[in-house]
Amino acid sequence: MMERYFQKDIECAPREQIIALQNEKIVKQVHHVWNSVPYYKKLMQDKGLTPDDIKGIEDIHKLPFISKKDLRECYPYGMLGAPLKDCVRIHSTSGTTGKRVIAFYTRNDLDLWSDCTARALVAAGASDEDVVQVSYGYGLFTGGFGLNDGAVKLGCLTVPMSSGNTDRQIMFINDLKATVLCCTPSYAAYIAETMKEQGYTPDQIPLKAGIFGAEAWSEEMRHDIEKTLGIKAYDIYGLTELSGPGVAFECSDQNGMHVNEDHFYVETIDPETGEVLPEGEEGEIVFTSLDKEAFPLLRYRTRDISRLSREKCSCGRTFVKMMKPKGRSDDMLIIKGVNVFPSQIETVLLNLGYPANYQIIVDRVNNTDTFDILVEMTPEMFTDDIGEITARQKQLVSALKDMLGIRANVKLVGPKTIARSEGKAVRVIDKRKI
Ligand code: DLL
Repeated sequence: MMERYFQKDIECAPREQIIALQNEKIVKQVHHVWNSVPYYKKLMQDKGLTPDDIKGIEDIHKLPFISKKDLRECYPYGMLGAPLKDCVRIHSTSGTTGKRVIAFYTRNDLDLWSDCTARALVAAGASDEDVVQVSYGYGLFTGGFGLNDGAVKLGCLTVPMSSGNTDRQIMFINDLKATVLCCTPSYAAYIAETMKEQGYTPDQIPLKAGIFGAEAWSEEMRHDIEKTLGIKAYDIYGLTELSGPGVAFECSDQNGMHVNEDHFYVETIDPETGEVLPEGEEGEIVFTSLDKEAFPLLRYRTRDISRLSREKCSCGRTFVKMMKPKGRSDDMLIIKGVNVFPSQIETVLLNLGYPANYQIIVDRVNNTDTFDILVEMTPEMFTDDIGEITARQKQLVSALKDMLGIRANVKLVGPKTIARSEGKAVRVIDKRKI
């Protein structure tokens, strides 16, 4: 079963073969969208384009972008590319920053999506011998169902836990001897912290691998989770608009995620001008789904900032790698005119031995931005010695200033004072928008 989902003939194919496949698929997909999505047909017409202008993948830059704004305008059925009777499921984004986006799937879409997550599981070393505990949320969120369907396809014993009830998660990991854990990195860190508190040492924990994604997480956080649970932790990337998890996945190299290039064409653009950047430069990642039927997005702007790499990978896969996203361009804070990504703060904290439990609070007082960071101490650090706390705070302020270029007010707080997350962590409170 496993060999079927390490699809070497395609995942390790020479570049020319992938391009030939993409050429063929893009021509078909543009016709499909033109014929089934009047909204996008109009965007193309506004640019004076017809499907005949797209003769291969090198013509893709002629096509208009789709942004979240377009999807909101099309809510709920305006981007539908297949008759409703052929659609079998929906998923939806959390909608924290506006109207939800609803993505639709035909049976074929679900089939290709679970191929992608099965590939991710194989790349993390899983096979039909494994017990896979899926602790991403099930429901409108794509994480639970996405990994679930890939694990079932691969023939793994699949445990559909969903998120939450951490004691029960730990009980199942132990009782069923789960070998692979799938959840957000912040929930993995929470499970790891709880297991450590309950006295588990890494060698007593049956897990061997974790597939963690859906939010930005640092290398330092990876090392912490790996050490506490005694596993290898792999990153996985995706978004609802394109299917869900499995658009890109990490392999044994653990250094960037291979994009499933037979299903998705990836570009990097300058987020300000929309200009296509040379491969390898950092910018906003744009994806085209090459064979989605029900929700066929061409040149979708993700707002995620990353960089692509075609360096030869030790795993043998030839699919381009997308390096760990820094975060979304809309996660990026501009504080006193300086760009700040929460992931940079996380790197500093973890390097100095703090847990990844922190909260960033930004406000504006008398037309000046204020920048506070609450940082949780580990139980070992906890002390009521004011001198020691002050020294620690000073050290953090200085390390953060080196990383960010601006000064933050750091306040150390006691262990367990910052709420843990069972899904995507909310680390920023920006009061300026209210
Ligand atoms: O988060 C799909 C997913 C589920 C991916 C489970 C991986 C694992 P959305 O809720 O639509 O979909 O959010 C998509 O999450 O644009 C990124 O900003 C962020 N994101 C997803 N994976 C990663 C990752 C799912 N590995 C948005 N690293 C994306 C950094 C990620 N950010």
